[in-house]
Amino acid sequence: MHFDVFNGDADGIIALLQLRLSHNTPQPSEVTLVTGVKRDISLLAQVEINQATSVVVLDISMEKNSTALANLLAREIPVFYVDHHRAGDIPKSTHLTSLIDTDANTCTSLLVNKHLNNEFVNWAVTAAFGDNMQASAQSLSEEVCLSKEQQLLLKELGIYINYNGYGGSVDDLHFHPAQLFKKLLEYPNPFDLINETGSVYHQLKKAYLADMAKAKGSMVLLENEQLTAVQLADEPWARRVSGVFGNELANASPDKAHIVVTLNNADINTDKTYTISLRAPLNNKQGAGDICASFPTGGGRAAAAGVNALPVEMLGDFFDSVAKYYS
Ligand SMILES: [Mn+2]
Repeated sequence: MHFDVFNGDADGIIALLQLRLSHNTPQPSEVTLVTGVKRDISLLAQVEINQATSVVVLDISMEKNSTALANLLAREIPVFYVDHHRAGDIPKSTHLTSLIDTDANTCTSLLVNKHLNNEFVNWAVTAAFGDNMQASAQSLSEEVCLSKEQQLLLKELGIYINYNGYGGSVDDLHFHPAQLFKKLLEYPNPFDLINETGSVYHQLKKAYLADMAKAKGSMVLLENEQLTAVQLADEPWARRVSGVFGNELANASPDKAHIVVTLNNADINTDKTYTISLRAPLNNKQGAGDICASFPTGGGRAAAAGVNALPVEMLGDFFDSVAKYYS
């Protein structure tokens, strides 16, 4: 049994999409899909090691999955690993093939696109826009002569697919990422999906616009020269929209860091915590991962990172750390 393990965001889904649409890569006959919400990155441990004959891993940190990876390699199970998150020490094994590039301007779907020599470049552009890699998406678009109008359509599609990945659990999502992947597999060309009335593109667009309209009325907690922090309600719509809303804020003021704060649905008996999503200033894509990692349950990439459960009393300290870092 082959396992495809992928992040549930646009980048993860579209990385796999390109590989499975391709006639130039071997296609497994029996596949188990392992995915989840965007934040759920400890996915490799879910592979049933006794059944696995090969594994593809996309868009989840190798460092965060190192134990599961070591177990697979020890069983001599071939693993193909493509990612742009922190890798840690890449194991030296003849059973591992890896394409890892942690450059802040690349993403997993772009790495897969390079591997496939632009075979599904329209999808790769969609993913790069979805992962908020505007500059890379644009330059690749220009390389393959996509018009401004076409770029705008792929950008919207990328944003909608990415939006679908955000939630506290898969119950919050409109489509389970595995289900969305299977739907997209019917469209080698994303423009066919966009042009089809009532397609998943149009369903996601409608849902996205409704959630974003609510987010625009959210509370600003702090705004200064270095950062803008907003709080979203602890409701499914807010958990879905937090990531893409953060991207939109970041694009609107590229010199500032952006923080989206959501109060976690705390049990009466447990201490209250926030989910934090931090984006480094677009014009200075560094530090977010380090800042978040200095707080309990925090981590991520230099450009975008988060804290899963920040004790409420530490919120002021968190804002101070961000302001200090970017001043
Ligand atoms: Mn990614």
